[in-house]
Amino acid sequence: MLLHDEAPVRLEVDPAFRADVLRGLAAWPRAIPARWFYDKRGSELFEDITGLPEYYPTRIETALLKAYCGEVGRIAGAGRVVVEFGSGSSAKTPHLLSQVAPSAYVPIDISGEFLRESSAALAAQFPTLPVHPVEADFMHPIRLPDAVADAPKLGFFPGSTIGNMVPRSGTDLLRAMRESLGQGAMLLIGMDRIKAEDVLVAAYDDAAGVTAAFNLNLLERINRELDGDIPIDAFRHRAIWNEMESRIEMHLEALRDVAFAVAGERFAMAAGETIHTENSHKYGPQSGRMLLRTGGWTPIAEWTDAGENFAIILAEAKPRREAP
Ligand code: AVI
Repeated sequence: MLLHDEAPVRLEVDPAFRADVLRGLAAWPRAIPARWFYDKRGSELFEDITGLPEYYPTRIETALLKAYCGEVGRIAGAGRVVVEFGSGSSAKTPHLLSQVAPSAYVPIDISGEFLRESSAALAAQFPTLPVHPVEADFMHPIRLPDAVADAPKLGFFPGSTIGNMVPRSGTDLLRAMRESLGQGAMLLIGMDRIKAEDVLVAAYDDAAGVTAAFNLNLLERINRELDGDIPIDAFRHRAIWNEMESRIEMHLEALRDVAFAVAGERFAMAAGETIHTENSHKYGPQSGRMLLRTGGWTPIAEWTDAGENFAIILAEAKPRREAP
């Protein structure tokens, strides 16, 4: 007989993960939302991706923040509450906080663990700055802490994460941010630019195979958490530039006919079939600004690197009514 504390340890299954995977594997074309990449291993692999020579976005955006946050501070004015959406490791945040004389910092993240760690690190670096972490899904409007209710806000959404949404969802998110941040708000957002296909594909299919491991880890997570028996070696990582949609797509392609089970349900895939796992949209100067306008924001300044590979854009909440 097993004593109570000898019972086998079972991972708690996230019902939303189970539902998305079962629905996504049964759909045509097969697709699983990219948010499920980020278990502990996936988050570590993503951190590794940000340091890869081929993955230019993090390096260039960090350089832009270092160079231009002083100007952001001059335009936005002192005393704003900096609200960071999906703060994650908050590695880029110090460049902004040190230049804009904020009255408080509100990091928002769905992962409480990440939030506690990064808030503690920032509080140590900026000991006089009030930090009010909020554990929430920023895809919906959020009620900010009462302590910051009256001050004007500066939203911060770096990393080109907006690119992981199809434009319709990106617009919904921008509108939700506008509602969360209130009257007189500003937003500093990072957007990856359209560029040569070979550069884009290399950034998402690096020579060391880190992005491949990141993509394949989704199958390992499914096996671990949803009692799956997917043969990982029967799949390969693909990064494809979709010109019409202006996005890099990541897929997992079956190398041979495969059959497997997940959470008690059976699936079969023919050689060459794929599971679509991520979109990373790229924007030109016009389309990026148009996205912001559609989401209720007016772009007022934009900075890019010399090669125009990546842009950070400062926008202000558009008045609700405008002349036609
Ligand atoms: C988080 N996001 C902005 C990354 C991107 O570039 O779309 C995720 C990523 N996927 C593969 N490499 C990086």
